[in-house]
Amino acid sequence: MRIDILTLFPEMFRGPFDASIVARAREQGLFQIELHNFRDWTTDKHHHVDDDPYGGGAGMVMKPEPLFAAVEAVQDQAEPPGRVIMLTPQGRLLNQGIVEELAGQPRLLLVCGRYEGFDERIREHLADDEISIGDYVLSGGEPAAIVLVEALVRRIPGALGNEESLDEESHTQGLLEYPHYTRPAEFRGWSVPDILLSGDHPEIEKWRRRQSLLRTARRRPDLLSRALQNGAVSDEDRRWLEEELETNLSDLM
Ligand code: 6GU
Repeated sequence: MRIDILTLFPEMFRGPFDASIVARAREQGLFQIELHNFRDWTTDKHHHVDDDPYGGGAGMVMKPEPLFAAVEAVQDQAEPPGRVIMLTPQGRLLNQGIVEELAGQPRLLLVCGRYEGFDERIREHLADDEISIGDYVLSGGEPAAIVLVEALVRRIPGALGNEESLDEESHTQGLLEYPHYTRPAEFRGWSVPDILLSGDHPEIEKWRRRQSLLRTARRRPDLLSRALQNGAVSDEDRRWLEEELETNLSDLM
């Protein structure tokens, strides 16, 4: 996979992309990231990328010309052309389903905005998609692009080195993950649940599954509701959970 990132602050990416899993995946040639400063595509003397809003008001708006020129030039650097994704607070809310969808693409172009916003013609005629990472405001799309790349790299075969941990992760199966413990078995008087020390693997699996359901029910009833409707929760699991929570879950379905 190739990811081109268009930004006014390429230096914001150097730390995150030069460390840990992303760095290793790049070194192994599992995927390629190219950073581009779209100020390089301005043609005026002062290299302006933004201007006052028509109709007045506070804040500056990203001009269309440098972004169109940059996207067109970067698309021509490789085949096939990439899906153009703007990172803005108005986009589709990122979730694991969207990550899976994008991970299947051979190439992506991420466009990071700054200032008050993009000229609407960029949104209408240049972007294929628009993504947000949550309902809060950042000063620019760069941290969101880093989040998206982190999530995508985890889905590239070979990038993690330990592939089975992928399928048990929170959100991969629509549920939160079960609690984890490691040595020591007792720490400051707090013990690890006995079942995990029992060596009874079928019972451990059952305990983990149930902890995962319970945790999802308590913390993220929205996710549990979806899992119940998907058929991702067996009747037996559901009965157990209803007893544990002393509620009827049919109102979540
Ligand atoms: Cl992608 N950009 C900005 N500026 N703010 C955000 C965001 C993106 N996602 C959530 N807030």
